Amino acid sequence: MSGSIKRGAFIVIEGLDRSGKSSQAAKLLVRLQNANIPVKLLKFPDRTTAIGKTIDSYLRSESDLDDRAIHLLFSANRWELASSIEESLRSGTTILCDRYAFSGIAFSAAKGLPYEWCRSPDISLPAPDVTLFLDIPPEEARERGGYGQERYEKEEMQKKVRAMFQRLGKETDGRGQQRWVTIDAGKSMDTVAEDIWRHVKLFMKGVDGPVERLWEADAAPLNTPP
Ligand code: DGP
Repeated sequence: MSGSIKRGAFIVIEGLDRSGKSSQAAKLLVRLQNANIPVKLLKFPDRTTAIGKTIDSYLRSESDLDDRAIHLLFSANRWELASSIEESLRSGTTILCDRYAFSGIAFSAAKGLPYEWCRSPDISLPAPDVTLFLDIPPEEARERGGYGQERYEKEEMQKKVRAMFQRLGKETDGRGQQRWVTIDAGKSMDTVAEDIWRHVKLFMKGVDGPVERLWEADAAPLNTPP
């Protein structure tokens, strides 16, 4: 496709709580801006929308909700932004996203909800070109100043979440042009930033082809001919 107009890259950073995700997303944002790449940083859950405010209150344990209901709200919070993500990518803006659908599945499945059920509402969301999974053993994450007060910030829960992320990585890497990269987040902040950059710089010239959709091939309508 040489000579064709390229779209922006969709880059997602995932990881356990206290894996350094948000700091690395901020560093990467500056690096991309310094390289004159048009880029937008998003963060899920986006606690500023009406749905996001309900999620925020739930995470702070100020309100309680059925596990399935909160799962669907997390997903709806991503769908709220799906078309604007796609438009930005098409217009050549790179999207850098701190957490995405993988967190949605990992956290809810770790609570005990069926994995496939958890994945369903996120099927067909815009698919990241690359997901950088910042991997750290939960014991090490805990030693980084301890977990906070929010609902999921407990070591046992984080262990289950990590196993779910590992499964998601295996199922995602190599689908279409989607890549899943595991980064050792136990190293120094600068080393992790360099590891991340090695993978991100491959996308600096933009991406060919349309924005893909998450797990869409697994959800073909029943009346679609084989
Ligand atoms: P953060 O704002 O990145 O610290 O995330 C808040 C917490 O919410 C964190 O423990 C991870 C969890 N979380 C993020 N996205 C989802 C999601 O889609 N579903 C569920 N169940 N939990 C999520």
